[in-house]
Formats: sequence, C-alpha cells, structure tokens
Amino acid sequence: MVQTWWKEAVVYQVYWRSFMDTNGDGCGDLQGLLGKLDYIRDLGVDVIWLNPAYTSPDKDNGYDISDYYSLMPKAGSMEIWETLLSEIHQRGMKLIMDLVVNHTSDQHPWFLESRSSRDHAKRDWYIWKDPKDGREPNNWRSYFSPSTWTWDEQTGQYYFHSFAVEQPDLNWANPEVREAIYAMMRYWLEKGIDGFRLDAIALLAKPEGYPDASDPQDIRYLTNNPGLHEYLREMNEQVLRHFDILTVGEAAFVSPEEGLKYVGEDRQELHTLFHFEVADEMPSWDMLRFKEIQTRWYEGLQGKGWNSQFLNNHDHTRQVTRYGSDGKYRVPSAKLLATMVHTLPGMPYIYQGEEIGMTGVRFPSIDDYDDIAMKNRYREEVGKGRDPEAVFESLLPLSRDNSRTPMQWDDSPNAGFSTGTPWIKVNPNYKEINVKRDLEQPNSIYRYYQQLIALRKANKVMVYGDYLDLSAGDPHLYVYTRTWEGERWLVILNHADHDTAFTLPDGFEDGKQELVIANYDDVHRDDRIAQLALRPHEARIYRF
Ligand code: TEU
Ligand code: CA
Repeated sequence: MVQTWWKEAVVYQVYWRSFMDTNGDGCGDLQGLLGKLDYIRDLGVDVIWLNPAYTSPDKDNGYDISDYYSLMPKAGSMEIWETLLSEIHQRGMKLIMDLVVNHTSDQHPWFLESRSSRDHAKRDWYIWKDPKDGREPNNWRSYFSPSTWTWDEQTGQYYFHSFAVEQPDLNWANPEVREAIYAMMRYWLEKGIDGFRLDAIALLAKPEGYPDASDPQDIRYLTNNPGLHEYLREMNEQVLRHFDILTVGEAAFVSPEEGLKYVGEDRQELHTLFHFEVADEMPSWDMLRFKEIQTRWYEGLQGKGWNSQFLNNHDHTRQVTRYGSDGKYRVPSAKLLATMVHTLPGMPYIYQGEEIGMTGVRFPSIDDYDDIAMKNRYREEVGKGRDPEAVFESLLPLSRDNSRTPMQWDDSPNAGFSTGTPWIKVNPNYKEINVKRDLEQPNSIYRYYQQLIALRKANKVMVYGDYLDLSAGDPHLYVYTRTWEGERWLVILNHADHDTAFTLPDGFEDGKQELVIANYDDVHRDDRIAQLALRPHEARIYRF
C-alpha cells in the first residue's frame, strides 16, 4: 500500500463561526482561529479542516455559497485567510477546505442567471423540470424540505434542491458546470491549501428520469446514482491528482463495497471518506451494532482503501452525550470514546470542543435554535397539526446545533468566545467545561487527547496495524488488537455505566504486558490483568 502523509494524519475540524470571535459581532472569525493556532498545534494535530467561509447568505451556515472566490465578511478578508494559511503551514500543519459543489446558494449569480429565462445560456447549469399532472415532477423529499422541487413562477418550471429551497443543485451532467467547478478548485489549490473535504459528494449524479420513489421518506435515492464515479474520476484527472493533497468525501448511505468505489487505491477518485452508518443509522449507542460496522468496514477496505474515524462533527450532536455518558462519568467516557476513535483503523477526526468533553445542549425554546434542518422540520411537523412542544422535544437530541454552540475557552462571560452576543447561546455548563480548566489539570480530557496523538506519532501500529475484534458478542466490552511488525496492542474498553468483568483473552500471557495508556489514574504499570473488574467507561491499552 502506498504510504502518504495523509494516512498518518490526525484532523481537527474548526467550525469557525463557533470557534473564536475577535471583533465582538458574536460570530467566530478567521482572526479568532489565527489566535488559537498554538492551542491546536499543541494538541498535536496535523490537519485543520475549515468549514465553509466563502461568501454566502448563510441560510445553511455557509453551505449555500453565492461566490466561491471570496470570503464572507463575517469570516474575514482574503488577506487574513492568506495569513492564516501561512501561519498554519509555519506550524507544520496543513489546511483542508470544505468543497460544496453539489449545490450553490439561490443567490449565486449562476442561479440568478439560470432562473432569469428558459433560454438563458446558464439555464442548464441547474435542474429545471415542467410540472407533472400539475404538480412536482416526482414525490421525492429533500434533506431539509418536504419536496426536492420548488416552483419558479417567472419561468413556469420547478427547480431541484437536495437540501433547502435556498440551495439549488448544480447540474453535474453539464460539462460547463464541471469545468467551472474544476477551475474554482484549482484557484484554491494554487493558493496552497492541502486538500478538500467534499460535501455531500454522493449526491452529484441524479437518476435518469427522476422516477417516483416507492418510499419518499427513505431519501437514499438522492445518493450514489449512476454517473457519480465518472464525475469523481474526471475531477481526479482534471484536478486532484496534480496536487499532493488529502481528499475526504462525505458519503451518506454507503456500504463498504460502495465506499470502496470512492477510495479504492486503484480507483483514482478520493483518498478516504466519512460514511454515516453510525452517525445516521445508529441514533444512540449500540455496542454490538458499532462493532459489527467497524469489522465490516475493516474487512471491506483493508489493504484496498482508507477509512476515516469520527463520532461527531458540525452535523451530529456531541459524542459524549450521544454515544457516551455526559453526567458523572463524562471525563472517563470522553477519554474512552477518544481511545476508540484513535485506535480503530482509519484517520481520526477531532471536532472542536471534543478534546475537552463538550456536551450536547438543551435550550428551552425553538427560538434558541438556528439550524435550518431543525427549524424546517419543526415547521413541517407543526404544520401537520402535531403538538409543538412534542415536536420540539423530539428534535432536541439530534439537532445539529448541539455541536454548534460556541467553543468554551474559560469561565468568563460567553466562555471567552465573544465580548458580544453570541450568534447562538453558549452551553450553560461552560463554567465547569472549558479549555482553561483542562489546560490546568494534568489528567484532563485535553491532556489525554495530547497523549493519544503523541502515541500515534510514535507508534505506527496505531496507523497501519491489522485489526481484530476479540469481543464480538459482548454488549459492553470492546476488546481488540492492532498488530504491526511483531508489535501487538490490546485495547480494552468498558462502555458501560457499571463495572464489567474482563478476562484476558487466550494468546496473551499475564505479566508480559506493558501499560501504554489508561483513562483511570490509578492503573499501575505492573497490575495483573488476567481477571479485571473494569470500572464504568474504563479504557486501557496494553502492548504485548
Ligand atoms: O451534509 C451533507 C448531508 O447529507 C448531511 O445531511 C449528512 O448526510 C447527514 O447530516 C448525516 O447525518 C453536508 C454538510 O455537512 C451539512 O452541514 C450541510 O447542511 C449539507 O451538506 C448541505 O450542504
Ligand atoms: Ca467576529
């Protein structure tokens, strides 16, 4: 397998609007990120993934772009962006940007021209259809609205959008569109960025004829359609292969077999991908399901493609709340989840705030929330006559805003995020959970992440080691090995709020082990481990 820098990388995701505000407008900005680069570098990460900062009306927090070649004023100037890139590189880190090319904003000049007339040269840059039997061309629903079609009175046709009404899909079947996107990608790559996170990349190709879906609610029909991989291969030929970069695709509804089409070394498409079998299809923790997914993806990709490991991002609620325990076991639980993400096969991602165990949030009113996906669904469900309070309660656990509350720097007002009024409220637990406190404590979650990342740098077994689950049937324990060039690591995790009995598996001789790391501070190097009562959310790694 070709070894390249990105395979050994740890990625840190910065949702800049919630990271650090330096001009008091209540919105994070690139200047704020600039001032925190040493904090990120000290964690030990290699790559920063920056969520979209391109000019946008901000209906979907930057994922509705109206100019790919400039930055939205609230983020900062191109000069600040250039300085940011340079300062990131000077610290030995790399920057990847979000590439949002399945759709643009409805305020993008391309769309304004396209919608101006049926005869405009850019009409075919988007997807327009006549009504069918006097209504939408088919019965599909979008991610953020009841239908993927919106009527345009001016030209008497519907236009297609996989997400919000304000996010019309580009017509990737049109070579002029593809050429325009490739030119834009070269513009940013020639500025020196180190790659892209490809947004909603599974949606680029649309099925021939837009047939009705048998189940409109199961929106996987939007993804992985014929023609997609021809586009990605062309993108690779035209752009990606000419730069030494990392490309990570966001691909919903893919199996390992489907995933391999994106990232197989022989495919010449992308390097790795975020798949969402866990994030989308496992609403709460299910250890047996998680282990089965991990083993299937390992067997599906091993030796042929590279996986990515994450448990949260700006679209999914915070892992210690959704998949761990954010009450009295928050600290060990956050460390256990980190141990898992950083020792399972694949490139680990850290979403800002995860490294101090930030939690999900429960604001009292729908008016405290911003996420277009949540607000649209609330309006849709209440519009059907459902009880507003019940709808609101049902949307809280998975609201994307759970992960979008401001970074908690210290216990000063607004957690040190802003001297103004934050665009979204700070999680009230910031007085207990903040960077300042974690930096002061030797056994904090932040310090544990630092150790995990340092271990990865010093031990290639974490990157390239073969993986074997030794606990497949256990609902609480996750015990697996990573083996590389004669070195064997045994990872032992008790993902439970109670003690769980552990027995050293066959093939391991008690007394021969060396403790690598433990998330409880009283574990000693020479502890015997033939039989253990692992404590709630206890994690240990041993080298044999
Ligand atoms: O999300 C793409 C997308 O499909 C998500 O809805 C994802 O599949 C789902 O959240 C997985 O649980 C990307 C961005 O990450 C998201 O923030 C944007 O709203 C969306 O695209 C539109 O650009
Ligand atoms: Ca600001």
